[in-house]
Parts: sequence; structure tokens; C-alpha cells
Amino acid sequence: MEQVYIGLGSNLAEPVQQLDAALSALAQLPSTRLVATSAYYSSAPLGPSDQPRYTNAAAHLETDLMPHDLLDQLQAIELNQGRQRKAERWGPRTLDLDVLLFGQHILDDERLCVPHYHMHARPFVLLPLAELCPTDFILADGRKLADLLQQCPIDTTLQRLHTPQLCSV
Ligand code: A4P
Ligand code: MG
Repeated sequence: MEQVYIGLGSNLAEPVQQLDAALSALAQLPSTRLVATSAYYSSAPLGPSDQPRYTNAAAHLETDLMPHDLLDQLQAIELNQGRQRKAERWGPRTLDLDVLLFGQHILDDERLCVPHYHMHARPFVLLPLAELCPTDFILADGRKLADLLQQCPIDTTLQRLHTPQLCSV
């Protein structure tokens, strides 16, 4: 079993409900267990500002799926929840599921970059992730999560919301 951390984000069509539905779908993935989920966080959009605020969270999975098979499953969940892929970078979406960390694997191919390339600069990714990891957590590439948190820009718009009911199965 690999220990995997997923970043969830939504800013369209009832974001909290989108994340609730996505966590239920993650809990039902084959050969996978949903171990824990973080609280939900609300923040102003990074990138184009003419879009709604985002709701973000992180989930800890244990899985026997291979990385690209897990990505296929995540993209199927996104599509099932009405995700439309547009050319616009950092544009609005019903659901974004990113593989943040996949065990001790470092991946960099045309479909998967893990650890996720932007996570170090994003408080709305690091704060939920830190809820799920030990304080001395070290990423596969040797970076310490505590250092990333300390060096990450402060987001004054970030608000911690509730912790979802479905926190483990
Ligand atoms: N891909 C490569 N590595 C990964 C990975 N580790 N996990 C590839 C998932 N996918 C990965 O993904 C494009 C391609 O990335 C996939 O086909 C996959 O093979 P995508 O989901 O279509 O695009 P994306 O992730 O939305 O990339 P983009 O447009 O750069 O958006 P971002 O960077 O995710 O930003 N503001 C706040 N406050 N909160 C947010 O969550 N999110 C965005 C979207 C903008 N502003 C935001 C937020
Ligand atoms: Mg994505």
C-alpha cells in the first residue's frame, strides 16, 4: 500500500458539496482506503480574479493502484462532477483533484508530476496537507513539509471552514 495525498479544489456549482461528493467517490475507489480528510478552506482565487472563491481540502489515501491508474480514477471523478477542461490557465472549475504526494515516488512525465509542482507556493494546499501529516514529514524529494509551510507566502484571504463529516471510513 502506498500513502497518497490528494489536493481537492472547487469554485463552481456549490464547492462544499463538490468536495463532499469527491470525498465519497475517493472512499469508493478500488484497492484504496480513505484514511483521513482535512478541514475545508476558503480562499480568494489564485490567478484570474474574475472567478469565485475556492474551497480546498486534502485527503490521505492508502492505495494499491499504480500512480497513472489513480490519476485515471481522479480524472473520471472530475468528469463525473462536470469538470470541463478549458485552455485557460488557473480558470474556474467544479472539481480539481491533484496528486500531491505518492509515497516516496518522484514522477515527472507527460501526465504526472509528483510531488505536485505548485504545492510549495500554495497555502490552500499546504495547510490542509499539514493537518494529515506528522510535523516532521519529509517529502520524497527531501524537502521538509515544515520548511515549505514556513517559506510559503501568507494568504490573508484564507479561512478555515468546517471539517467534513466523512473524515474516515
Ligand atoms: N498532471 C501532472 N501532474 C499532476 C498531478 N500531480 N496531479 C497533469 C494531477 N494532474 C497532474 O490538469 C492538467 C494535467 O496535469 C492533467 O491532464 C494531468 O495529466 P488539469 O487538472 O486539467 O489542470 P490543472 O490542475 O487545473 O492545472 P492548472 O490550470 O495549472 O490549474 P491549477 O494550477 O490547479 O490551478 N485558487 C485557489 N484559491 N484555490 C485553488 O484550488 N486552483 C486553481 C487551478 C487556480 N486558482 C486557485 C485554485
Ligand atoms: Mg488538476
